[in-house]
Amino acid sequence: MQKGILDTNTLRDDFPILKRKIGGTSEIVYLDNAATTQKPLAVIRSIAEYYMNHNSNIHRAVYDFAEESTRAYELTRDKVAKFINARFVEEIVFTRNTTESLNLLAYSWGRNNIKEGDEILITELEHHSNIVPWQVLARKTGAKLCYVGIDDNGYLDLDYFIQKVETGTVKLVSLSHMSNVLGTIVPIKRIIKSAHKFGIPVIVDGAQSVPHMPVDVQELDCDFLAFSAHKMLGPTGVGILFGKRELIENMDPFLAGGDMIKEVFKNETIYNEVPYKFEAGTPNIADVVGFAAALDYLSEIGMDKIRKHEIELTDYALDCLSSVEQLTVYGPSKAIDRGGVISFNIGDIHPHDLATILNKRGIAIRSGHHCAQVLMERLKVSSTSRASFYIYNTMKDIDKLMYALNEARRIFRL
Ligand code: C6P
Repeated sequence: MQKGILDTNTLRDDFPILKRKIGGTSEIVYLDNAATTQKPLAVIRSIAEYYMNHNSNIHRAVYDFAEESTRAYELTRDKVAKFINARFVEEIVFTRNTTESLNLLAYSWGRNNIKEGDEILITELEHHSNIVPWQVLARKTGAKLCYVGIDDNGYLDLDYFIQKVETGTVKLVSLSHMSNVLGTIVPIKRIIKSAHKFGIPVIVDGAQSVPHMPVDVQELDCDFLAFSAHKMLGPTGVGILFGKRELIENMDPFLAGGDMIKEVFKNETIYNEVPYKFEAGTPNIADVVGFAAALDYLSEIGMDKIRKHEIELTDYALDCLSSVEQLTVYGPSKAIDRGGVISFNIGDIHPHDLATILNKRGIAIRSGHHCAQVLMERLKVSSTSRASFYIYNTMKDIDKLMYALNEARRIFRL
């Protein structure tokens, strides 16, 4: 393995799954990191350790186990707050995933702040999780959902965005920081600044950005940020919602029941403080505890280094792919403008056929519409193949992908 920005050689030993062999091939090449990342031993062990020694419910009992569990759960909240530089730890709410965080906002913020005739502004780059909740809200309230378009290279139409926020009818902007299909990194800070000039709050879908680059909520001044632990070495079933304290304090609860209350009377309830007001019922304690190990792992490496590593890999992959005949890469041509996500099509090979051929050679990519059918329509395709990178990927992985792509071309006689 080449010596790069990260010591991938050593780092890969922390991920037992990367040693798996599929179909008699050498070790698997995992290139589906935008869907979910693999988990290091530190995370796996932390979850096992929790169940072996501390398992109990939290925020309730006074026995030692219960206090240890509560402390461990709340320690993760502290670490998340530090990771994204939130001002207050109360601004961090645990959900199940990015999708739930965005639904929580559409319900708890949207239903009290959006009314008939208002416009909700999103973009053509969005994942379904940042489209469908707004469609539901628009239908419920009589508001209108509007889209900022993209150009043929996958960049947002910022002139349209500016025109739109100036009209006075836009009451919310919600957009992805980085596209899960094109990799486009949007100029989020500029967008937030422009929206705030007109008093419009901005929700950032950070599902693809927070795992791959430094994200500082105070520097960005975003009002809300949603992301998922499972896309950044953490377990599945843990989502994060950051919301500025003054905003979430004034929001209604999303789910109602145990733990989100202070006092319950026959006909009314006094809700708990934030963030507990939004964490009804027994949460996913073990996985939240395990997520702390993922945050430690990433912090130890450094998010700046992770971003540099991915730029290096993306640059190399874009260069290699440009030499393959009949191959179309979607999105920005410069690695610096995108994350480590590359969607492509080769001739008329169906992405599912390509992914099947690659699987036989131990290479895992994603094929399909990537939960972004509005974007597929804009690109005039029904699906693409997608390779996405993370800290343990190497240039050798990309060489293996290239070799397999050329084999697929031969099989399809292209
Ligand atoms: N994208 C992909 O393969 P959840 O599933 O709730 O953790 O994340 C939803 C989500 C929201 N926004 C963006 C930009 C995303 O990329 C995703 C998840 C995965 O691209 C699964 S479809």
